[in-house]
Amino acid sequence: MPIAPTRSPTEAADMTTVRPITDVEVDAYWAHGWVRLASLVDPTTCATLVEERRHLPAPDTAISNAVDSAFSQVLAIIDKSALARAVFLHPVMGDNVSRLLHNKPTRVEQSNLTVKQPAGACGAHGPTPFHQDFAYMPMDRSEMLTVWIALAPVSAEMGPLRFLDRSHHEGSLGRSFLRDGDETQIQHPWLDHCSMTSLLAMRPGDATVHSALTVHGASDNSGRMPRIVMTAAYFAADTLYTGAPFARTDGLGMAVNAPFDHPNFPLVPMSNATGQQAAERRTRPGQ
Ligand SMILES: O=C(O)CCC(=O)C(=O)O
Repeated sequence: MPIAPTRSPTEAADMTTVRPITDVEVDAYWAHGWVRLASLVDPTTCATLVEERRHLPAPDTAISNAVDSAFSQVLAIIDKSALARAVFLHPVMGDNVSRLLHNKPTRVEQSNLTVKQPAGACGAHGPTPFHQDFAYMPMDRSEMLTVWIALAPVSAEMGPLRFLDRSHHEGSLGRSFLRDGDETQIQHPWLDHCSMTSLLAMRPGDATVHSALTVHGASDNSGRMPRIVMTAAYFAADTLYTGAPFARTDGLGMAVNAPFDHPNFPLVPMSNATGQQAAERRTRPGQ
């Protein structure tokens, strides 16, 4: 896929700022399974990404599964936008996600630009059913998280993510988001000890991060503007591929019980070059 023509990779890297997360934020993530990161990415980069959408391939608006009903997607956004790549493979982002994944080197599992259209508008989307991300994955461990970045303002009524607080402590709770009424907390009513987080209004560049074991979802968008968001999922680079069927790994020829050593799952640079070299060595068994 071509890189969108508005920025060269060098221009994109030069203009993008990602701030380091704090110790307090790391602790909050581990305690609650999610954390809000105000002003993670600079707002100019976010505004440029919103503008750049016109150069990207149109999202597939056909409704073929429950995800399509909840938001439209431009998948693999880091391969389509130099700016998105600069954000998600920024060395400070690498440091941040590594800190949240036991200080391990990390890889990108997927990146996505999503739009939830307002209820009542043409192509309106519905709620995002509550689910965990891990249950779908062909990974042998759950050291995985998603960074969810507002590119344009997301008010409380526009469907910001909500989390079942501390639900990451409850293990893998199975698949949902597959058929009506299968939301995680409906399948597991005993989760009622996990409170639902309040609605977080977000400015461009604000982000949330949630663990792949944290139950999360969103309402429909009852605002007037589209909810425009960019997300990436990261996982510990020593994770092994299980071979379970999965759209993003099927047919790639990856070896079962080996790391995800494939260009579709790039290693995330870190600002510390020594750490980066060690990271690369550790993900290549036998070296
Ligand atoms: O954006 C949404 O409504 C849901 C996104 C989600 O489930 C995720 O990023 O893991």
